Amino acid sequence: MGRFHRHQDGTDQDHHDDQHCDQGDQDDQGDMSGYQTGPERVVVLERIFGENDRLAAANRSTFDAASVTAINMMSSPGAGKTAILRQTLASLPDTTRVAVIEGDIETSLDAERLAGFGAQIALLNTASGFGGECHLDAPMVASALPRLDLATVDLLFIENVGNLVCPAEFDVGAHHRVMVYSITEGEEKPLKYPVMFRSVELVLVNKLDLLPHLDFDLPLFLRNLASVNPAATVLQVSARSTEGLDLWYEWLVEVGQRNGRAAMLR
Ligand SMILES: Nc1nc2c(ncn2[C@@H]2O[C@H](COP(=O)(O)OP(=O)(O)O)[C@@H](O)[C@H]2O)c(=O)[nH]1
Ligand SMILES: [Mg+2]
Repeated sequence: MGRFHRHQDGTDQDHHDDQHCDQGDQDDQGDMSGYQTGPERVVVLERIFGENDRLAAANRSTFDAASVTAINMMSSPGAGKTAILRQTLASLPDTTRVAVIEGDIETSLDAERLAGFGAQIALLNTASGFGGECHLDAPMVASALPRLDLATVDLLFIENVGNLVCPAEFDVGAHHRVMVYSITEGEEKPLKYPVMFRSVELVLVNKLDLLPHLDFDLPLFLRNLASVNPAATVLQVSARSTEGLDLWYEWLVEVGQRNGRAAMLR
């Protein structure tokens, strides 16, 4: 489904080329003037998104039936999703039973970084049977679920493929959407990629330990973020120094409890 996109106005369009999901330059969306959006194509795309949404709802029902809180973690490549998850797995109390669906185009490198902390890990390589997609979608996540024993899981993290565009457009069935943003990415990205920044309820502003070494204007970034998503909760953290991560763990406990998992507090 990587070539199809749901646009902000609610319409569906297919890719004009592969650049759309290419992290090399997402800024240039190309010339859309020659775009063909005939009625049949729109019907096909609606069917594709309808199928994704149907399966996302089924995934969510599966999570609800097992009292699992599912969190979709998104970011650019290298913002620190895996580093934050590694700290999280090491720091959450043993009473919180965790699983991770590790989405990557290729390799098991990130899944290996998360091994050894007692969490169930299901690797999902989009290059294996999913066309090397630039995001996870609901059918992919559904395909990973039989590899997890959800009856013994409280919290499921879904580490999405690193990309600031496509993952925001696909509901995978998670209850919460979280974004990791690295301060090395600049202040203006909320303005350039508003769909992603608007799609999340929490932004972890990561790599704060690097602030003294960068000319990153944190107040400007926060203003840009607030201008596209004033409702987002923002936590300033560092996976390296662990600064700020306690607030992230508190947030996790809170959403877990909201979903009926009192045991997570202990
Ligand atoms: N200095 C610093 N480096 C970090 C931090 N978080 C992640 N990194 C590094 O950034 C790189 C990418 O992190 P990774 O977790 O793989 O990002 P992902 O692609 O979003 O999963 C790795 O070299 C991490 O060690 C941080 O808080 N501070
Ligand atoms: Mg990763």
